This record gives sequence, structure tokens and C-alpha cells, in this order.
Amino acid sequence: MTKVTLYEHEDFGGEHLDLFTDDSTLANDTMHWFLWAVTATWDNNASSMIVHEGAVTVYDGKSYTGQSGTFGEGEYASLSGWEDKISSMDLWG
Ligand SMILES: [Ca+2]
Ligand SMILES: [Ca+2]
Repeated sequence: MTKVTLYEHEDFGGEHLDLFTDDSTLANDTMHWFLWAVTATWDNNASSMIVHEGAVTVYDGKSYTGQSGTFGEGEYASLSGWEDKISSMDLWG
């Protein structure tokens, strides 16, 4: 079951990514193609989020490094302080 869903834009807009387990490197998750040969990823791109169950600790750096913050179960239409910043995620609960 989906535990966390990330959205490209605020208010759950744009593309979304369903997460079922920890993700140490959002840079490995392809978002979409743009221009011709450049791949966009979810690194520093999430702008809203739904935590379906449990909780999640988000990190500014990959592999759970750098500044961190924890979000409990709920819907976050905006990510104040975390807009386009999350690079890894530790799901728990
Ligand atoms: Ca974004
Ligand atoms: Ca980051």
C-alpha cells in the first residue's frame, strides 16, 4: 500500500510519485522528459505531499543526510521550508 505520495507542485498538482518504502536517492526517480535528452528527477522537486499512514522523515541530502524534518500522517498542500528541497526520505510507522 502506498505510504507517501509526492507531488510536483503545491496543492497536489503536476506529476506524482507513490512511495512504498524508504527512498535514499530521489535523484534516481525519473519525473518526466523535457527538452530532448534531459531527464528530470524528483530530487529537489516535491512541493506537496500526502502521508497516508505512519510518518516520514525527509532530508535535504541524499542517503538521509543534511537537514531533516518529520511529517506525520496527513495532507500537506504546501511544504513550508521544504519546497523543492527533499532529496531522500525515511518512511516509518
Ligand atoms: Ca516542485
Ligand atoms: Ca535537497
